[in-house]
Amino acid sequence: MNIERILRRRVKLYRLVCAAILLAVFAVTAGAQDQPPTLQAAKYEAIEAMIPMRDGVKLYTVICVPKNQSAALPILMQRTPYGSSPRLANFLPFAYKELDADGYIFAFQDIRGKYQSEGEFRMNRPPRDKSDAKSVDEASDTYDTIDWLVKNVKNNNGRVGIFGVSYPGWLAVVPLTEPHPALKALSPQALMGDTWLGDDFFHQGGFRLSYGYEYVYGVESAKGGAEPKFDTYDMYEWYLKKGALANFLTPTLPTWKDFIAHPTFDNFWQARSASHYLQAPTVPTLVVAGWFDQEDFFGPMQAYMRMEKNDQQHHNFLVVGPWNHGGWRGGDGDRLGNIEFKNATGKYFREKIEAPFFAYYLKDQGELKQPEAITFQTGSNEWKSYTQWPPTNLTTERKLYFHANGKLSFDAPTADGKKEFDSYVSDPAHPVPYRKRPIEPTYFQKGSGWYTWLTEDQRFVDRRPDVLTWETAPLPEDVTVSGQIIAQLFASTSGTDSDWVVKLIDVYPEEWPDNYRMGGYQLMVAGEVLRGRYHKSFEAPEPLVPNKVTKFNVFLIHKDHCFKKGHKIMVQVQSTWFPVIDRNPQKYVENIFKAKDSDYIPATQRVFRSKSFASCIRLPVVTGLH
Ligand code: PG9
Repeated sequence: MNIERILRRRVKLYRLVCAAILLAVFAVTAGAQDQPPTLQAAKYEAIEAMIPMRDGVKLYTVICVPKNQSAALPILMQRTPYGSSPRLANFLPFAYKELDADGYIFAFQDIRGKYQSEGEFRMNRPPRDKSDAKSVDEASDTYDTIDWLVKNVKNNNGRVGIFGVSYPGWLAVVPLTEPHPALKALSPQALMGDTWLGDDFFHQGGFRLSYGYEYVYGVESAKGGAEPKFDTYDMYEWYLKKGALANFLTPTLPTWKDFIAHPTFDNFWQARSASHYLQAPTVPTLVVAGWFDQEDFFGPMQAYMRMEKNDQQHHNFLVVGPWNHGGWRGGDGDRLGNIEFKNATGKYFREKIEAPFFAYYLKDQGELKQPEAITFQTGSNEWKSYTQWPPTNLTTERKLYFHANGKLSFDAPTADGKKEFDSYVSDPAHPVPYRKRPIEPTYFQKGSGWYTWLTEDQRFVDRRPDVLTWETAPLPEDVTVSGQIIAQLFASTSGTDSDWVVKLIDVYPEEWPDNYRMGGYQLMVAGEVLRGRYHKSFEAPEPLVPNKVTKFNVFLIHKDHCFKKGHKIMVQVQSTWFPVIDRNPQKYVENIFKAKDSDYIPATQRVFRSKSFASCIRLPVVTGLH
């Protein structure tokens, strides 16, 4: 196995065990299966420093300087809540092969309150009050760190770049709010931009139970990370037995307390949303996202679009590939789970996009050929360049309507009777699993389906009595969808609150010569949840009126996918997605974090498909030429 693949798999371990143990395990694993990392260890000298911030707090930083350095080099920095160590220097030639080959000084820093840094950790610390000179945030810590690095690291060229994935990805975008003059390039990758609207902790109001619980426990129950303990292997079973949200944690962990205190999209979450604080990108910024990112896909798309509004200097660029969370960092990226892309997409990104971007802005090397947006279009398996994202200049909105007998078509329904609906009973005691059981703990060290669940074959729930399915006939020609997708449901519930999960699926033909196992495969191209109480406003939830037809817009975010000729397009609708999304009690309670077991009730759901209540999926279909 290639060491980059090992590194990629290991990235998640950072958050669960202390850095020293991790890196020891890491070295043993890597050494056993690939070139012993010690052969390369001599390449960098690792210097440890405690860098003082403006409020006196010192942050632990490891500076890795190439021993054979002949010219002044830029500094590439990563800041992390997951632990830094001098041993990282051993892995640079493997983990960052392309950047290592170009030549950089690397710096890794533990953020405030984590691992070896002083101070107090705050999850996604909101921007400071700049009128208070003593206030601090991640941007001011980055500023102070850069200032120290350019003044103290020998033989640096006075330019700094920052990159990182996920939490470190978010740490790579916040410096835009207070950029140091030496900061010359940024690459925020899978940055969490909005943990309430669409990233880690909530999706359009649905609470990401298993992920939220396990992540918050892992990061906040110990300074150096910790792992929650489970007495069953199947998390579906464990979370179901645990029951109502109120039975979960005695509210000691800061972020869990925040969940309970702020169940809606209030000022607390808005202040932490990238769309709130990101303005014009004054430093060249390469935003990176993965179509199958199981943690932070919304964030990078939102951040890119927010900054694009004010990008007069043409500093803002977007790259999206067929990756899971951070999947571009290691390995070839030619497949994810069962899906093959027939292209080494990760390698292409590292060699042809990321390395040239940093070389251009930090070393004046090469020409910048970066398009405004470049995406790897799934289905057609081709890289596409765009002059804008979403490419509304190339697309026309077409609606795919739900019809009787499970049919889906671009023709609007004509019948307008009261019986034009499909129905199911959603029972919180028997929720629909979000992936095949047994469901391992999110970051289970012996392998977890978490990393690839978005590409899982949806046949495992198709035709369940509480999952509705509509599908087109085999497509007579390719249908390419590029941009924002919205599911527009007209639906009712017998309860007073309800979740609506909508999945847009590419159904492969039965004949699949390359691999018979893929015959009839149901690939979820997009899937999201909307918590019904928020259908009018994410800030001001309200109960649903029982059995009243109501319009729900479920945002399926952005995609670039070609449904090939002969494939079918399918839509599935369900009201539970467990345990990645907590169960909606289906009875309106003020705060679901305080719901009791007796509040969870079954409900009869109806999805309408009449002329007046025409449920559909609004698709941006490509009609123009690239
Ligand atoms: N997705 C993780 C995260 C980022 C930001 C906030 C909370 C969680 C991560 O992988 O870092």
